[in-house]
Amino acid sequence: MMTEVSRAGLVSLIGKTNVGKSTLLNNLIESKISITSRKPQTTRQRLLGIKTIGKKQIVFVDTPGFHKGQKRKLNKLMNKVSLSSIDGVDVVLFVVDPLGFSEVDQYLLNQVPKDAPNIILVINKIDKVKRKSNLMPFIETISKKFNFSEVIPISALKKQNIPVLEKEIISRLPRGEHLFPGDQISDCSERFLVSEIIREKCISRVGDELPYRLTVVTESFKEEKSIVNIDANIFVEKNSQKGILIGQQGKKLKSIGIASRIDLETFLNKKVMLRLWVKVKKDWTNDNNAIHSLGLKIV
Ligand SMILES: Nc1nc2c(ncn2[C@@H]2O[C@H](COP(=O)(O)OP(=O)(O)OP(=O)(O)O)[C@@H](O)[C@H]2O)c(=O)[nH]1
Ligand SMILES: [Mg+2]
Repeated sequence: MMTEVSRAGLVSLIGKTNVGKSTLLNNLIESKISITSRKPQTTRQRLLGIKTIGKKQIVFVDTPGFHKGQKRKLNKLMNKVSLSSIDGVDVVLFVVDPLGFSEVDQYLLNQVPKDAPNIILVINKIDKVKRKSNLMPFIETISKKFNFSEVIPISALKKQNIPVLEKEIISRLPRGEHLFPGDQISDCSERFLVSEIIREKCISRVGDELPYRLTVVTESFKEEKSIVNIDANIFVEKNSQKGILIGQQGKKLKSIGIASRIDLETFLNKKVMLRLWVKVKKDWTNDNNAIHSLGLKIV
């Protein structure tokens, strides 16, 4: 009998904001640890998703999507995390949207060292490409821009071609023992994941601007025998935003609370009593100290 080779390594997901990195990560590790939304700039800090298959372990690094044109400190810090995740990993999944390769993708691609090994181009959202014959010219054009080790079209949402991608990743991992215990799927604390679930519900229930101006902090997490009591604060930048988030007669906040509780109960596998407060932390997205004090690990 052949003995299985041990392999383990870090694989970062890099790409423009909104191309589907977090959706892909959740899909690869078959567990939702990274929040997603149809709005850009959803992921704010680096987080690990770990997949162990026998003696192989893939440690995925989800990163904030790269974006341009935003001048706030929070945006600059997010971009820094994105760029810094290109180096020091074993494989980079450079994720693009076939319908939206733009200057920003090109800028990001230019940051990848020309001779870097194991850069896999992942063309996500192929389900959106109506004429499949358009995909080939896209692949040809983009392949001329960089010497990718592999080009893999997938759909993270529709779960197309994911096993092919996984196989290519594993074959590129260095030999070595597991980096994390085999049953660990993430490096995130429970409190962080709770805050993120609530933030996801906020993002989908407010207009286009507010998602970037709010953040969620789990203030208290008390687990009892049959229930978990959670208190969380939603921070915004000014009073007018507080009003929008609470909504008429508190309706908006109530709907955020109900949706969050449903997901939290599934995630924690227990009944949840959730209490939400909206608070103002003036101009926090432009203040390094505030960003730090609100628990974002990107400063
Ligand atoms: N049609 C389609 N939509 C997808 C696919 N993958 C992701 N999406 C959608 O694209 C949007 C963005 O997905 P995310 O996973 O949040 O993207 P992201 O790259 O992590 O975004 P940031 O964290 O902002 O950088 C969501 O609405 C997803 O449902 C796909 O394969 N096909
Ligand atoms: Mg993301």
